[in-house]
Amino acid sequence: MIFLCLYICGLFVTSITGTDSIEIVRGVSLQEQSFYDPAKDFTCLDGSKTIPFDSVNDDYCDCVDGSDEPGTSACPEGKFYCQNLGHIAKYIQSSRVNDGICDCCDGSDEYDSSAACFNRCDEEGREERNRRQEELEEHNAGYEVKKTYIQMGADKKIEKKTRSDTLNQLLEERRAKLEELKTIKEAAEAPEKEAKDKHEDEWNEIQRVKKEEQEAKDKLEAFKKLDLDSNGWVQISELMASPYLNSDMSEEDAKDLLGGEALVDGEGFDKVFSPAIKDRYLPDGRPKPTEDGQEDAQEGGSELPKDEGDDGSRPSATDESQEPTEDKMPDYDEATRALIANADKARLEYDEADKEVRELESEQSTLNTYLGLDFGKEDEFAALKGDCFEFTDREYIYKLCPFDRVTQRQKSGGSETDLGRWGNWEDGYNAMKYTGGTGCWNGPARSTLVKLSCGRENNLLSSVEPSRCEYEMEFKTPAMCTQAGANGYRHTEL
Ligand SMILES: [Ca+2]
Ligand SMILES: [Ca+2]
Ligand SMILES: [Ca+2]
Repeated sequence: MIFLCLYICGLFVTSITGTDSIEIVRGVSLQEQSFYDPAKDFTCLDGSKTIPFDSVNDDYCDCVDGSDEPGTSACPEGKFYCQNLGHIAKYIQSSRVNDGICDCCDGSDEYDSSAACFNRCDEEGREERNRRQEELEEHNAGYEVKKTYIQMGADKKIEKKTRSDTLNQLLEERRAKLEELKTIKEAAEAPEKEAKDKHEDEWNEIQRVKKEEQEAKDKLEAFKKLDLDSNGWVQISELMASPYLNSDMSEEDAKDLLGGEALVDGEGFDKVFSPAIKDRYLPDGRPKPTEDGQEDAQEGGSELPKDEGDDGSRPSATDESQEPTEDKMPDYDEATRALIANADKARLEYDEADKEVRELESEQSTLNTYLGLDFGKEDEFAALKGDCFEFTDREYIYKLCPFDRVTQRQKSGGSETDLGRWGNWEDGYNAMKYTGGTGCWNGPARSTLVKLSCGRENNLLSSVEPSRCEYEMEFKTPAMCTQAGANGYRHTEL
């Protein structure tokens, strides 16, 4: 009984077109019906063999390509055509014929099963048409915006190009002027330097002489102090008993300090007042022993006691005798000051001109970067430059600044993570690649692929991380809307 139905029900189906109803082979599109002529034998569509027509849709697979069983599930390679009037016709795998699941919206795939398939084609078709209508409207609206983008892109390009030409000319002038100012500055600085150097050399000479005099004075004073009996000689026993040396010394040490002599006069002292004596010499004398007979902690040190009363036996050298006060260099004379003022003025003028050149160069560099960017076939993406668009998910706020960078920051705050800098177009002008973002720990630098589609306004729709540190975003923009795309919908059969 089932077999009978399969054979009879499976082979043909009644199709109503307009007012006529015709018998057509089940599972075959109207275009291909001509291959299935009941009056002739059937040749498999791949031409592999010819079989009697009653082998078509007899639920037995004869053709390798499954073309003899378009209306049953007998052939694994078979495909069933859903006519889906009112919606979009489509093919399904023949294994889905009578499998109890409604696959075609007209229910035609379940002609001999217990599945109760209602014809949903009108409803689904309407929904689809509405969806497409909305999409069409969005494309049209987007395309209107895109036209303004194209105009904007063209205007900007002209504006930037004009400014660039002006800048080049301006820079040429300013650089020439800067060269002049540099020459003037150098001409003013040479005599200034000469005068300043002269002044400083003179001052250094004064300082040097003063220092020499001070050293001679110190030496003489030291001689006098070490010459305890003031007989004009410093001798070993005086060194051994001297309160002006930082510790007692042996006879041998004393002799060494006197350069092997037993005694020296002022002239000899000049020769032996070496670092060896200087290091041990205390112009203020040794600190007084404390009450318990111990010398205080200053013993052997080079620091001087500060609050010891002067008992008369100790020299009362002032600080000035040890450290000559560092006098300040006197002001430059009037002529030098005039040279400095002149050089200052030349420097200022040069620096200002230099600053201006740098600013112009910086502007030129920005302009060149802009002019070097590819804003699409019609410069339609230029309007996006300078803007940023955000998308927020549960945890992060993503920001796309076209032709600049992509970033991510936590909703709770914190700093931005760089997800990549503008790199290049991909897939024609269908995606933007941003590369070289913040490096991942033990991984690559972050990068982002922004997939573009048409929308009536700019909208960052989503952000995912399909593989580690590689982000993917969807961005809708009028710049992607095309008139051709809009027309495409009108031509689609529904
Ligand atoms: Ca067959
Ligand atoms: Ca089915
Ligand atoms: Ca003496």
